[in-house]
Parts: sequence; structure tokens; C-alpha cells
Amino acid sequence: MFQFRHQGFVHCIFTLREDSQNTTFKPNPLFVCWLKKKTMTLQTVCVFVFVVLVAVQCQVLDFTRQLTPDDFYCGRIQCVANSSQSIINMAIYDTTEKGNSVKLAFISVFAPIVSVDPSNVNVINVTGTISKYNGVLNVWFSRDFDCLYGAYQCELEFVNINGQPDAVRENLAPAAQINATLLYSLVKIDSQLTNTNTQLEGLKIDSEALKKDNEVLKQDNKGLKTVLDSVLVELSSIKGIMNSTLAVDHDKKNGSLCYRGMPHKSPREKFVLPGNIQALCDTESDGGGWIVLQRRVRGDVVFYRGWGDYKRGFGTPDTDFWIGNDLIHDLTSQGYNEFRVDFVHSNREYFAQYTNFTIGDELSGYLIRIGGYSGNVFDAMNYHNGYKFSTFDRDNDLSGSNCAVLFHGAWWYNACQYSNLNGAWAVANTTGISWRFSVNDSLMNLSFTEIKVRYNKR
Ligand SMILES: [Ca+2]
Repeated sequence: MFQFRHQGFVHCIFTLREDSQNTTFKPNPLFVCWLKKKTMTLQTVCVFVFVVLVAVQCQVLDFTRQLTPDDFYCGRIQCVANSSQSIINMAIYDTTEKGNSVKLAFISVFAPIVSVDPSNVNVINVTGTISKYNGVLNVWFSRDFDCLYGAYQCELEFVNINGQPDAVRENLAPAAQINATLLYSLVKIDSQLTNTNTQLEGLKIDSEALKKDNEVLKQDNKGLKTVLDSVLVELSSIKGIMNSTLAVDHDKKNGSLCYRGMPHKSPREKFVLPGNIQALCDTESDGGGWIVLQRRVRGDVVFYRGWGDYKRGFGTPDTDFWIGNDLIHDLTSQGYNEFRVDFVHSNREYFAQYTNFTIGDELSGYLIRIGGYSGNVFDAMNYHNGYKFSTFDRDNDLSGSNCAVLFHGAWWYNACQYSNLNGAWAVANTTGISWRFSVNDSLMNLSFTEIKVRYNKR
């Protein structure tokens, strides 16, 4: 009988011997699983030990689930182990997801401090104790899912009767009858959604920050635009000065006697254009250098004339005159593209000046292109921009009537006019010399007019 080396068995025999003087047997922890609170005779016990103990080992795992719905925790699982052999380790696994067993809690006799898988955030508390023959492990959860629908396994490792490590396991099925795997997937999705929400919150914050950055950039941009605008104004001014200089150079080079800034003795000086054409120079308006194309100051020349007269010109610098549409076309073709009108109404002086002015040749009907207005009166030429010249004998206007006849003049009539500088002299009605000072009202019966061009080729 003593050939059995197993420590537990020897312990049993010695225990039996110690108790042999008594007629009753007090169960040693070694036999607690079989001999629970039973009183047996010595012989019965020893026979039982010989027959059974060698082959059967006694390990009991009591694995339970306790819901605590009114507590901070939703529930607890508890594994209680009793062993006839020396316990090594105890562990509880989450087996909810098939094929993926996760260790929730662990305790070892070699380091009897319970440890928990740090990656498992759903476990909110673990406790445990362990000794050579007993172990307890508790795991608390906070989520209903873990309490009701989780599947778990308790594992007890011990030294078997042959002195080899061995293990027993006890499973705890879900408390609720549902598809735990499906639910587990849903919980995972829920967890991912939570993460996604967190990321979205992060993106929202990023977006707010970007919005603020954008506002700052907008402000910077406004600042830059202001700087750029002022630079453009500077450049425009420099360009203007350069153009003036170029224009003076041009006039000097061509031996012209009418150029910007020219020395002069009077505001209007006569000179001769190529082709021996007598002409008049405005030496003072806006720096001077204007070749006068039309002048009406005395009323001694009739302006109600036909196409041919306006083509060739009529009058002289000593009287009132129209220099001639062919010549105006030539001048604008040569770079005399700055246009100015001066006139007087009720002793007040007005002017309208344009940086861009051309008229076509006779074939085009002396079609006018005019723009770039500045001045101290309404821009009445804009209405005529793009229209042909008309006389009483050449109706090129847009009206169903003949504007030249209606307004007693000759002009780039549209349908019909906002300006009528070749109208009848000293007449205070619509046939007279007029210039609109608004869309609806005209300055009538002008007492002085001049139309002029200046070299400004770019
Ligand atoms: Ca017409």
C-alpha cells in the first residue's frame, strides 16, 4: 500500500491512522467532494480510497452568474474551485465570440494577485484568492450585454496524480436565449460606431479650426487686395504720366504745333495740320494739346448740312466750324484717341472727357466707339456709342424717323439722342444744341461748344 507515492494518498492514510482511535471519520479537505458531511467507518473509507482515489481525481468548479441590476455593476460571474491536487492557476475566459477566447482574469499560486486583461475595457472589476486547494475568481461587468448574453469559461490548472500539470474547465452559457455571436457582432459595430462618432467629433473640431483659418486668410486676402489696388492705382498713374510724355514726344517729333504742355500765348492758337488744313489748338484744357474738331461760339455758320459737308468739313478757325469726318477718322487712326467736349450752359462750364475714341471711315458710316468717361456732367455720349453718323440726307439712325431732321442737326444718332451738339444755334427746344444732364433732362440752348481730340496712342 505504501508503494503509492502520491502525496495526497499518503496524506489520506496518515490522516486515517491519526483518526483510527475514533469510531468516526472527519473528512479531510482531500475528500471533501465525495465525503461531504458523511460519517463513515474506517474500513469503508479505506476501501473506497484504494479503489477510487488512484484513478479519479477530485476537482470541482462552481461557475455561477449573478445579476445585480440595481447595483453599479450589472452583474458578476464567480468561479469557485476546490481541488484534491495542488492548484497552479485559475483563469476566466470570455468565449462569447466563437473561435476567439479572451482571457478576462487570471490568478496563480505563484503570484496570488488577480490580474485582468488590460485591453478588455468591459470588465470593470476583478477579485480573487487562491491557495493550494481552493480558488475563487470574480469578474464584474458594466454592460448588459456582458451580463446577460456573454459566454464564459473558468479554467483550473493543477498538478495531477502523476505529478503532471492538468486542467479542468467549466462553461457558463449566455443567460439570455439569443444569438450571442450575432449580438457580439452588433456590439462590435456599436463600438466602431462610437469610434466613428468620436472621429467625426474630431473632424468637426478640425473643420471649425479650418473655418477660423479660412476667416484669417480671408482677412489677409482683403489686406493684400487693398495693397494690390493701391499698387494698381500707382501703376495707372505712372502709365498716365508715361503716355503724356510719349504724346509730347510724338507731337514734337512730328513737328506738330499742338501738343500737351506746349508754350503758348493764348488758350486757343491757330496752327496748320498736314495737308495745309487750318486748325485750332486748345492749349490749356487739362494740360492742352487738343486739336479742336468742332467749335460753336458765334452762331455765324449754319450746321444743318448734308453728308458731303460733314465729310469734308466747313467753317474756319476764325468762325464756327466742323473739321470734317474724314479728317477725324484719320486723326483717330493716327492715335488721337482722347476725346473731350467743353460747353457752357447758363454761364456754367461743363466738360466730358473720354480716354477711348475712334470713328470709322466713310464706308462704316463714321461709326463711333467711345468710352472711358470722366467729367463734371452726365455721360451723354455713351448712348451714342456704336452708332453711325447721320445727316438729313443720310439716315443711319435707329429711329423709324430721321433723327437729323427731327433734331435739326447731324450726329451719331441712336433713336435719337442724348447729345445734339450740331443742333440749331440759339434755339431753346429739342432742335437746338443740347446735352443731357440726366437720363430724362437736357441742358438746352448751349452758348458754347467745342469737340476736340488729343494724341494718346498706347
Ligand atoms: Ca431713321
